[in-house]
Amino acid sequence: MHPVPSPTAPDVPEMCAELWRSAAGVLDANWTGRHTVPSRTLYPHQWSWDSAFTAIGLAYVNPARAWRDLRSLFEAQWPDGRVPHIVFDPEIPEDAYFPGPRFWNVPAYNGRPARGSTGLVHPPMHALAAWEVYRHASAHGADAVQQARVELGWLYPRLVAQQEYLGDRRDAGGGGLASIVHPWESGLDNSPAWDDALATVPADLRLLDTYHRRDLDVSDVTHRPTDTDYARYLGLVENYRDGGYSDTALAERHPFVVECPGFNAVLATAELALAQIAGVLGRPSEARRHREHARGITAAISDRLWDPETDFFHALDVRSGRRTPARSVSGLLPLMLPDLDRARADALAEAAGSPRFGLPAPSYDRTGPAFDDRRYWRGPIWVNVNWLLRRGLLVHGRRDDAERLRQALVRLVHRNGHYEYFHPEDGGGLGSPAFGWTAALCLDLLADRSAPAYARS
Ligand code: 2M8
Repeated sequence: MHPVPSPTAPDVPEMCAELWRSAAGVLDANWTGRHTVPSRTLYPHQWSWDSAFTAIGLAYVNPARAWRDLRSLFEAQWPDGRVPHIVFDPEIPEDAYFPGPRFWNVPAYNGRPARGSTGLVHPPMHALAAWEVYRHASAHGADAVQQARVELGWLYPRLVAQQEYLGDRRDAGGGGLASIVHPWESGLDNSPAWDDALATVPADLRLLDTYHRRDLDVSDVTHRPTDTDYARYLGLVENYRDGGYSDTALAERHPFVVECPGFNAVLATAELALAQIAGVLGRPSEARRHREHARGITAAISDRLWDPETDFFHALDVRSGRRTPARSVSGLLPLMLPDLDRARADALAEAAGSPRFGLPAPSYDRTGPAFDDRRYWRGPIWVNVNWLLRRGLLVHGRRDDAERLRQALVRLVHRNGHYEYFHPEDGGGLGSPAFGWTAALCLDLLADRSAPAYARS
C-alpha cells in the first residue's frame, strides 16, 4: 500500500489549514499499520462505525488507507452477514480493553481464529463511507479511481449481506425495522433513550467483583456509565453469547430488544448509498431495489417511532410495545432520509434548533430530566452525530442551517482539540484527546460543502 501525500485543504483560511494538519496528524497517530483505532488510550482495537467515519476523513488524505480500514473490518464479517462492532487486534493484550476477546468468546468462523470479534453490531455506516471515499477518489488521480472501483466491487456484496442480516434476522418487531439487542449497538451507549428498556434487565453487580472495568482506569468515572448500567451491559452480553449469538425469537429470549430511530435512519441511508454504488457498478435494477428499501424503512420509522404528541422520533421497546419518552439526538437523525415527509422534516429541524437541542446538538434534550453535561451520551456534544444531522439539513434543503452547523463544529474542534466529545455548555473537550472520528469528520467539514445527490431542494 503506497501512502498518498497529504494535500492541503482546498479554499481554507490559515486557521483551517492548522486544523487540517492536526486532524491528519491524529489519523496518522491512530493508524496501527493494519487498521485505525478510535483512541490510543481508551479503544485499542478496531470499532465498526468508527472505521466508517474514519474512512470519510481518510478519503482526503490517504484513500488507500480508508479502503484498508474498511477491508479489515469486513474481513471479520460473520457468515450470517453481521459485521462485528469490535474486531479484536490479536497483538493487543487481553486486559487492555474490557470486555475483551475472552468475555465475548466468539467461535472461529470464515477461517478466522476464535475470539476475533464481538457478536454485536453497530449502525451500518459503511456503505455511505465507501461511497464518500469513491466520490473523492478522482482528486487523487487515475490509479486512485481505479482502486476505488475495485474496492467498491469487493465491498458491495458484503455491504448487501450486512443489510440483509439487519433487515431480516434483526426484524424482531416484525414491522420492517432492525432491532438492537444491546445499547452498545446503537453507538449511543449510555443514552437515556435506553433507560426504560434497561430497567427490566437484571443488574448483577457481582459481575464487577469478577471483572475489572478497564474504562475507569483510563477515563473519568463521572463521565462513564454507572456500575449498575455496566452490570446490565455485561448481563446482556452474557445472555446473547450463551444463546450462541442467535437471533431466533429474540423478543421472547432476550431482555433488551429496541428499535432505535438513529440506527434505522443509518440503515435506510445505507440503502441510498448502495443504490449509488450499484449505479457505478452497472447494476440498475439493484439500484432501484435499494431505493425501494430505503423508502420502506423510512415509512416504517415514520409509522412505528413517530410520536404525534411530541412531534419527535422515539426508540420503541419491542417487548413492552412502548416508546420511550426520552428525546435523544438519535430521534433527529431520520432527517437524513429524503423520503421523510415535509411536516416531519420541518418538525425535526425545528426541534434541532430549539432550546431542547440547539446546534451543535447535545446527545440528549438539554431540558430533559436525565440530562448530564458530562456522562457518556447523556448530554455532551459528539461530532459524528452532528455530522449526520448536518447531512440531514442538507438533504432537506436547509443549506443555511447546515452551513451554520458546519462552522460551529469546525470552531468547536479548533478551539478545544480533537476530543472524543465536548461539554454542551462551554464546549470544553472531554474523553479521549486524539479521537479518530472527530479528526476525520473535521477534514470533511473543512473540505466539502456539497449536498447529497438525492437532496431535496
Ligand atoms: C463507545 O462505545 C464503547 C463500547 O463499544 C465503550 O463505551 O467502551 C461509543 O461512543 C461508541 O459509539 C464508539 O463506537 C466506541 C469507540 O469509539 O466508544
